Amino acid sequence: MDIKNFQDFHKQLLPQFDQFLTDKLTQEVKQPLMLESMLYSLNSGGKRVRPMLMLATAYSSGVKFEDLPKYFDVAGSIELIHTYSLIHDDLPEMDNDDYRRGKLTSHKKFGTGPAVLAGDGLLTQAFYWISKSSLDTSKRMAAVRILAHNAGPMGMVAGQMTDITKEDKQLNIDELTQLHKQKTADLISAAITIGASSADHKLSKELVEYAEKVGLAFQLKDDLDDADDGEDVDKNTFPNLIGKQATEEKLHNLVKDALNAVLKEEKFDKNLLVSFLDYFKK
Ligand code: GRG
Repeated sequence: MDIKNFQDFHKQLLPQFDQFLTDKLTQEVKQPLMLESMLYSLNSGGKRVRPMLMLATAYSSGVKFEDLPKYFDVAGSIELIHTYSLIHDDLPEMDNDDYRRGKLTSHKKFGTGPAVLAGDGLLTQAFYWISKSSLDTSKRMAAVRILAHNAGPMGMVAGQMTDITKEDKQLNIDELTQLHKQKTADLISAAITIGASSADHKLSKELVEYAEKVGLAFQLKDDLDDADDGEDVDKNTFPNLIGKQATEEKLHNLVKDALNAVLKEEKFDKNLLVSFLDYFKK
């Protein structure tokens, strides 16, 4: 299989991966509203960045393209967690959003109770998928540990707690960096580190650095895009704190650091993770 770059990898793998997500949930979840609400958000047009980064890292670590479906449960579990986090983030008691990806949010479509439960279902099912995956026990345990660490109260959930409780306080640069690291970067970096550990690639400090910088860059790009659209004017974001130009420079430096880090990675096909950085170009 000839893979040109990350974009090509994503394009070639996505239809099969999307089908896998729907088929697997449909086989497993028998309560009709549970299944409908979970599938509604899972299939509402997300870019699948996190599972594709996980699979791209496994591929770059030496897994053959045709063997990647063996890793779909673990990659899928990361997308389930991402989807749950967005459903809960949109709830009236959190960000109170009516639309996501141009469609009604889960609570607007199904009601708040079912939306909370759709999120609960996705979060729990994620760990069921990892536990049942065909990877060997040590790799499954590593995936559970990294994901629980980065997505739970030591990572993403903690970041969300800071976010919703510090809304009225202006955070300084260190506090904002910590918030973004936990809320957004930790799940993205988990995708990359789980990809490496699932493929038996020794986790180097360079790959961890790449993962952390990319995770933070992801949030800055999202904030800059929102600022361009005139959104989030009174929120704790880098464009609001240091201005758009300084945020663009910060983003540029994060991407440069990520590139330098991954270029030092040994026994690793660097092409996909280098080309992923195009995502941050304007
Ligand atoms: C509710 C526990 C809990 C956590 C929520 C992720 C999150 C924490 C909140 C979302 C807030 C937000 C929009 C952050 C910006 C970065 C980000 C996560 C953007 C959305 O990710 P994409 O661009 O989304 O990968 P798609 O729609 O492509 O799946």
